[in-house]
Formats: sequence, structure tokens, C-alpha cells
Amino acid sequence: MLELFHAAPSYYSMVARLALAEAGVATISRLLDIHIAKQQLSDAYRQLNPHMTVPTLRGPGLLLTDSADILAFSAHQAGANWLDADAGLAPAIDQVVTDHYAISIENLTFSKLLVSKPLLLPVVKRVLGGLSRSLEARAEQAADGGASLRAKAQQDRERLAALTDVPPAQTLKSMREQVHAHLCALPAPQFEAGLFGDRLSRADIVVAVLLARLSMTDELQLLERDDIRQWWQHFQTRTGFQSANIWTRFQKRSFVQAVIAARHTPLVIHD
Ligand SMILES: N[C@@H](CCC(=O)N[C@@H](CS)C(=O)NCC(=O)O)C(=O)O
Repeated sequence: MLELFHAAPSYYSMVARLALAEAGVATISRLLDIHIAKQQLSDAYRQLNPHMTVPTLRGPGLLLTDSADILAFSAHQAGANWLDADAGLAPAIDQVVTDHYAISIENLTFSKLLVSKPLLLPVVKRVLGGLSRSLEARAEQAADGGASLRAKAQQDRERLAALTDVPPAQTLKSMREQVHAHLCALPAPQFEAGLFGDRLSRADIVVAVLLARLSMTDELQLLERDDIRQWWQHFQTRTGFQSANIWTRFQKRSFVQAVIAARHTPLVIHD
């Protein structure tokens, strides 16, 4: 049986959850608290996923540590049920997926948050600054030399720089432009079908999760196309979508429940 290590509110976990659900791949849910207990930074999880991010998919002879790989795995499992199997459509589907992954969801989400709540900036600075210092300190003591911890510390410094070197309003403006261009370039879907035809593809998965995030951050006005709006309305009624716990708004209660549930996740990573 496959195990999916993920976090309830995490964007890339949602990509993995939706892809696996729509492809009909069953997994055991292993919830992590990446916000408060920061279980992704534990040594146990680091051995599984050196990037210390969610999602991770593990099974017999399988270890995928990036949502794009889990998405590709799901497409492979779905076979002819997804349009990725159609060689003629593959380049166009790839293009949508590549353009999607070129969007920094973190910059979009955080710049919006900081524009709406500027008083949070010192808190974000303190948290990210503290994190990189503690990762560096752990790297000094790490039995394996601590390369992955140093890389993560560097990533946190870069995250901080992205939020502080450029005013959040300016970041938000350029993120809006990028997302708007991405949505404008999507193909014209048929109603009640996939973006590329009569079945789903990896493109449907990433666009659905992106629209869910736009909805959660109150940025859905970036979607000006009626055809994609209709596709999105219908997509949300799918059983796969409903079972994948895709957040279209911030769910305070679910957030707390997931944090509590994550305490019971066995983080003994090695069998
Ligand atoms: N490229 C990775 C990015 C994963 C990622 O950044 N996940 C976020 C949650 S959406 C995370 O784990 N953040 C916690 C951290 O970086 O410490 C993927 O697509 O899986």
C-alpha cells in the first residue's frame, strides 16, 4: 500500500491528493503538521525527503518527493483514462504543467497575505530568520554532514529575501500578471469534460488546484474566461475533487484538526 505524507492546507499536497484521487490510486494518509510542530524538518522525515517538504509518496520500491513526480506517476497509473497517454496532446499538456510549476505559489499567497495584513511582516521575518539559524545550527551537529539542512536554511533565507527585498504589493502585481497570462493561455474546454478533451490530464489537476488557491486568496477575479469558469464549477462537483480535500477557502477548524491528527502520525520512517 502507498503512503502519502502530506499536510491538509498545503498547495502541493493538494496537487498530489487530487492527482491520486482522480487516477484512482488508493493511499494511506500520513498527515504532517508543517506549520506549528514543523514535522517536515524532523530527522526522521529528512531521511525520507531531503527537501523537507510535503508531499512525499512512498510504497514498495517507490519514493517520490515532489508533487510533479506524483502527478506524473498518477498519469501513468491512469493510463488511457487520462489524455496524457495521447502522444499528440502530450506537448500541450506538458506546457500547461510547466507553466503552472513556474508560478511561485508561495510568493502569490504570501504577497497577498502581507498586502492585506502588513503587520504580519515582522512575524514572518522573525520566523524565517529563526528557522534558517536553527537549521544551520543543526547542520553543524548532523552526523551526515548536514548538506540538506544547509540547503533548507538557504531556501528559507531566499524566501525571506523574496518577501523583504521587493515590496509585497509589487510582488503581488507581478504574480497576478503571471497567473493571468497562464489562465489566458489555457485551451478552450468542453463543458463537463477535461481541459484537453473528453478525459482529464495532468493539466486539469494543476489548474483546479491553482483556481482553488485563487479562490482561497480572494484572487479568482484573475480568471476572466467564462469557459474556464464553467469548467471550474463543474470540476468541483467531481467525486475525486470532493474526496481530495481541496481548500477553496481557509478552514480554521480543519487546520486545527489536521495539526492535532498529525501528532499521531508515525514518523518512524524506516521499516
Ligand atoms: N517542489 C515541491 C514543493 C513542495 C513544497 O514547497 N511544499 C510546501 C507545502 S505546499 C512545504 O512542504 N513547505 C514546508 C517547508 O518548506 O518547510 C513539490 O512540488 O512537491
